[in-house]
Amino acid sequence: MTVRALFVIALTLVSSTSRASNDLIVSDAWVRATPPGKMMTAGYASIENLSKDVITITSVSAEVAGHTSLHETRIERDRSTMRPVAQLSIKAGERVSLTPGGLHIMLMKLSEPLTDGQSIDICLELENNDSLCSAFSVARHRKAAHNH
Ligand SMILES: [Cu+2]
Repeated sequence: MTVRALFVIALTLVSSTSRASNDLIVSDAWVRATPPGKMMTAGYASIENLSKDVITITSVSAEVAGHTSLHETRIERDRSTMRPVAQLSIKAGERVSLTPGGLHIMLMKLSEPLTDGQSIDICLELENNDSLCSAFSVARHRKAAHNH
């Protein structure tokens, strides 16, 4: 465990009634199972800001990954490319969807392959120093949850 990870946990414990967990709702969280031989994958979720203020996600982290970042997939000259996103601001009352082909959480340098049925924790670090960790279920495809 890194010093940074410990620091984040300490912050999480200090804010016992975590403002973030009340204000930011993470749902439909899943991570794609790693393809054979690949030690990287992507996580997806729906993140809703229930507060009256903008909430900015400044970084993401996961124990299972050596490097975790926010990414965006874009089509440029008919080619799909990914680029890092420095931070993600969610306006009051807004919902942002991290979906295949769009914004996602990039997990690189995985310590182990991720298989269907597993669950991993991914933490969102916020601008106000709060940290919100949620369980992401590992799946080959997005489960047909609900249509909306
Ligand atoms: Cu990516």
